[in-house]
Amino acid sequence: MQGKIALEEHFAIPDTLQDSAGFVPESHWSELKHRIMDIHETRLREMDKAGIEMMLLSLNAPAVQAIVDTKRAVDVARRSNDYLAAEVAKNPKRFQGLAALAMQDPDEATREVERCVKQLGFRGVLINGFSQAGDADMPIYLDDARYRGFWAKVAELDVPFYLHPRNPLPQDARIYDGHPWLMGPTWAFGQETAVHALRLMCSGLFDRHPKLQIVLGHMGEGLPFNIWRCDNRNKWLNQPPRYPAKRLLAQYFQENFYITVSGNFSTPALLCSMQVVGADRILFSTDWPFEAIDEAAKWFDDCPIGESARRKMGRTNTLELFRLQDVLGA
Ligand code: GRE
Ligand code: ZN
Repeated sequence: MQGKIALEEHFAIPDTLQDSAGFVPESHWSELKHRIMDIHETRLREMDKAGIEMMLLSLNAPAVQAIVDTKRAVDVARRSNDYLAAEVAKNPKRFQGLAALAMQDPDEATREVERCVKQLGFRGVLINGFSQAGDADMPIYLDDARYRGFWAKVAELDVPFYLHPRNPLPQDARIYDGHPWLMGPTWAFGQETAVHALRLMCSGLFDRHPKLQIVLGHMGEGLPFNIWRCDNRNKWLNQPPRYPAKRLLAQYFQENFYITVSGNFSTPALLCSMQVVGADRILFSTDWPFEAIDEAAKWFDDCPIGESARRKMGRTNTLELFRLQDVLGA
């Protein structure tokens, strides 16, 4: 399929580059480094070959979220956003931007998201899970009361918010002790991010902001397969949920979430997701440079779904959700 749009697509700046080391063997680091720093050469060639018209670019992970010194987190986020805006300006029909934000300082994040959307023209936000602010051992999740004003601003700006994975902190990752291969994208990313998304649903965030739209990668981090059980465990007890939110979790999942296929090029997982959230809420993505663009595109272009669903997921859902008509046409 030509004209695809992809939206979990990462770059790095020198301050955040090292965060992506360690996820690939030493032998592949120089290639990964090139792929993540490059925007207009290798990346664009791969996009052309794969029928990807546009990428929405975001900073790598965990980057800003893991900078314990709040002042530095604020500085890195601003510099990353300014850099990204300048790169997007070189080729805006092929690249658009998602904001990085220092959630360590909620007031600053609220100001910066407005600057990114209104002045830099970014289409949304991408945040790498919980943030560490001042205390490296204390993860701060996005359902925290300190983010009430921030979420009101995101809802007012009416832009999507991509909740991207990061690894749990060591004290919260003891279940993986002795099994380091289960950290990162193998399993820990998905577990961490699925629970974070459930926290948002349970907190009542979407009762306060019913139009807010959260994007999850990796085919919804396991939630399409499991959300039914979240709502229906021990149903014979006939007890209402104990969380503050008003509705069933699956209702929020179906009305306040989109999922992308980034890094999860599995046809059974896609077919399950299409039954749970529907083709209108699934978006093509690759997860470059951690996954291969050609593999993602070949799987997506060939997988056994109808052409109308492919068109929606490959292009039009994303075009409408991120309001890209001004650069891509209707
Ligand atoms: C990602 O951004 O999704 C990612 C990383 C590191 C390793 C693998 C991966 O940040 O998919
Ligand atoms: Zn990613």
